[in-house]
Amino acid sequence: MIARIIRIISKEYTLMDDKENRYDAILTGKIRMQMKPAAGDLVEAVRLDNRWVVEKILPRRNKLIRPSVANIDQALIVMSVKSPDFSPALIDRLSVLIMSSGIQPMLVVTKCDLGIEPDFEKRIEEYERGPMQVIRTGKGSLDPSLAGILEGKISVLTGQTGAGKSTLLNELEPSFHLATQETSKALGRGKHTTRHNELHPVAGGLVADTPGFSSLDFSHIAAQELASYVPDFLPYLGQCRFNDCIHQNEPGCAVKDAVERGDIPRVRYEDYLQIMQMIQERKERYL
Ligand SMILES: Nc1nc2c(ncn2[C@@H]2O[C@H](COP(=O)(O)OP(=O)(O)OP(=O)(O)O)[C@@H](O)[C@H]2O)c(=O)[nH]1
Ligand SMILES: [Mg+2]
Ligand SMILES: [Zn+2]
Repeated sequence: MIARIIRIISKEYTLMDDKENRYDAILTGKIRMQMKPAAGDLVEAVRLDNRWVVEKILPRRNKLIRPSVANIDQALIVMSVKSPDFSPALIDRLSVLIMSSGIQPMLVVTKCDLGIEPDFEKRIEEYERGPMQVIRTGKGSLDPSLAGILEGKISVLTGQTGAGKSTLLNELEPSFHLATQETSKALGRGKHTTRHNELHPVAGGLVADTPGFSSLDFSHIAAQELASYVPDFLPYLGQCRFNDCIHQNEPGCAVKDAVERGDIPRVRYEDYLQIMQMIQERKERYL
């Protein structure tokens, strides 16, 4: 049988076939030596001595390390308008990390029922005009298009603790009850409500409700490739005077020109420069 790993708890694996039947399984020793299976992996399993045994992991399309999920179709950046505050810098950092893993990012703006500061409203509209898909949600006003976006796909939710990731999934699929907690408590204790990595069947797709993260690592990204991970920059790449332009101080830069014309939001460009600086400073330190 071919099935997908949807949960791993130490050595116990839960598989799901395409009819949403679930099976408990273990690994053969051979695989255990070769590679670490992840939620999202497609596997071949056989029935041996009354139990399912995973014999082979099929090739992966992509793989995230934190959370450990393979074959991801899209990542939803979940960002609240309030508590915690809306943060374009965080969205831009996350979308770079997501793009650099070969995964499509999308933005879900939560807690819109709490009211949106005019300054944040401007920032949200900049994303809406850009290439990333944006969805606004709030308590009791779930955007119906979200279900269609998840259908038939493997999605990962990412975002700060308290942004409303688990709440979103509970609203989409009222049959399960993921633990949520008061933001103040979550922030105060510096702990996340959501701990383990698991794919949940939601709206005809599979979704990883991952914990909020504690650090962002850009160390695998070269200065030269950073711009290709910024969705707003893509139409302008290859049009600069120098073909090794990193859109920082170079003359004849098509990205900077687009910023001056207002075709790329200035905030997006400033966030790019900050990430670039993080990459360059690390390089210097290690020279
Ligand atoms: N007003 C309002 N509150 C919300 C909304 N979404 C979530 N909340 C509240 O925000 C708090 C945190 O929500 P969670 O869903 O636990 O947040 P999370 O992103 O899963 O957090 P971690 O699991 O810690 O990463 C809870 O008290 C929710 O009730 C919303 O759309 N509107
Ligand atoms: Mg959660
Ligand atoms: Zn340039």
